[in-house]
Amino acid sequence: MTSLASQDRLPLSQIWPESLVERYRGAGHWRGETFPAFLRERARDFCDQIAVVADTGRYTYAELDKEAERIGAGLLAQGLTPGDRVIVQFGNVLEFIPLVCGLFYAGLIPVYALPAHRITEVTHFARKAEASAYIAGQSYGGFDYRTLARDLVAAVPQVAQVVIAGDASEFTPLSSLQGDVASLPQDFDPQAVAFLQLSGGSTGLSKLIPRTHDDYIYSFRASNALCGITQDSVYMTALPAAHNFPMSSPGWLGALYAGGRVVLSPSVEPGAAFALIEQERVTCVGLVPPLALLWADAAADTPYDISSLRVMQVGGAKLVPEAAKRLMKGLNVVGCQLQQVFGMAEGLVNYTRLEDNDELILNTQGCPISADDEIRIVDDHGQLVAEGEAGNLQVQGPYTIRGYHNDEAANANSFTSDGYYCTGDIVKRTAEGYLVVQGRANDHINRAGEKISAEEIEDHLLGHPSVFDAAVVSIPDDYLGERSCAFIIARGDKPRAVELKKWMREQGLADFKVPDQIVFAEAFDTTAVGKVSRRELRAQLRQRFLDDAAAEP
Ligand code: OOB
Repeated sequence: MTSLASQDRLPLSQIWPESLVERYRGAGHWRGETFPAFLRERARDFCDQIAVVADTGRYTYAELDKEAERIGAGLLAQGLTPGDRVIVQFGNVLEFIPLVCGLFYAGLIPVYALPAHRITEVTHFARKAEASAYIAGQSYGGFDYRTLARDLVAAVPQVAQVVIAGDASEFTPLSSLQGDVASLPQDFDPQAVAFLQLSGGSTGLSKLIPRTHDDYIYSFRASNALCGITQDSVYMTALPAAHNFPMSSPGWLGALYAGGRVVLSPSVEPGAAFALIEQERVTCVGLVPPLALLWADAAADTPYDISSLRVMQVGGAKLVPEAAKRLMKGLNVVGCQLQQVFGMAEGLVNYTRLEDNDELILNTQGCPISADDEIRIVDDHGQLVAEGEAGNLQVQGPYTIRGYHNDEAANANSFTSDGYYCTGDIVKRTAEGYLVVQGRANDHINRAGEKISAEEIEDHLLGHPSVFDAAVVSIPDDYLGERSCAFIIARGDKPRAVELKKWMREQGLADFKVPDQIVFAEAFDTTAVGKVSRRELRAQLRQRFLDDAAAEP
């Protein structure tokens, strides 16, 4: 039996103060549950029931447990040690869930990359996490992850193990892993870090978010109750399964916790997803606003029977009231309810409740999961705003982190001295205690739920020899909610916009970060002192763009 390494403990400064720990335990939020323990318990209680379905097959709870044991023990046999960080990068495929469970069983710490991430992002995660291994599917969405793996091990030698599902080429095939099940650790600390999730990346590259067993399990156990997830539920993961929303709000982990069924949809296209909904009698799905609207429109005359769908959750980006109305109308026809979800990988999740009146469901982004989520809405000087006024949302609570992994600079900016997380969201609170998202305090683009840091993209653009200066802003978009626009001052001859975009992709950057639009400018305005705040500059450029667009005939 292996004992657990100490790397998976939170640093002292990021542990909840003892008074809060007592409160969260006393309230029954933190029950000392751990991932391996609950998964093994479900394997016993629901052994022959289907746990996971994907296009290539399905697992019962007992099979999932066996497969997780094989993978966990196999990874330890490869030389990994409990506490090691392992980057996982998968689409919505069958292998993903037993792999994650296997990492939990082995006390290894998954770091969840999204399928859209490329070498630039994955290298950053590997360095920040000091990862020892990279595990991915051979290919997904037309991209070959073995190429990425080769570049990664060259860039970050600490990544000593690469395991690939499918044709592994020179790497270790996931299917070949074998080890002694007795080598799996037996003791897990519920307050230890279970995995590292990624931040939306509001400034610079994504930060790593340490989530503990106790805090995360509480978040989806409580979510289950608010989203009606039980043993009879069938939860569809249509958004990338590694994202916090479809993972835990209540997500596939919530469904497994309840003994329900998880259906992984490799496609967000309504036709393909509706076929799966009919086949598996899916009851709940979480989507971002543009997809939700697309699905609701398609639902009107689909040949598939999607009447099993009880709840469509919408979150990740703002669902404006007009769109919410259209959506609710479309969903009512098929007997499905709308639930708004406003959450963040750092913790806090708000839901409209299933029993709420239409007024609240249409016009708000819900209220927090927990009575112990402490919300503050403050002005730019940190003073509480008057009730009903808009301000910066700060939070502390039983499932909100108190620091990022290995990132002093980000921690200094994102957490108050008394441990509240500064979300960067501007919100109002209604008399009922529900939140209405008004916008963001910092410059990032929320492109249909995918978060893009203006600063990160500007940094990349400045690496191009023909770019003298760059400012990236969000532009309202009917379909995406927001799209990205890069204003560029060329150095010498203007590069062609398509070439610049192609160059960015070749740098190994996630596709969604490549600007949707590029506008060349002769100069950027400077203030009298000659020093421009990037925020002001972005605001100015954005306003001018919108004014010009409005003036067009
Ligand atoms: C979810 O998580 P992240 O970490 O990708 O992004 C968090 C940010 C929030 O701070 C907010 O700016 C934005 O995404 N956001 C919303 C929203 N839901 C998220 N903005 C307006 N309205 C909403 N409903 O996106 C996430 C995590 C768990 C559950 C749901 C979403």
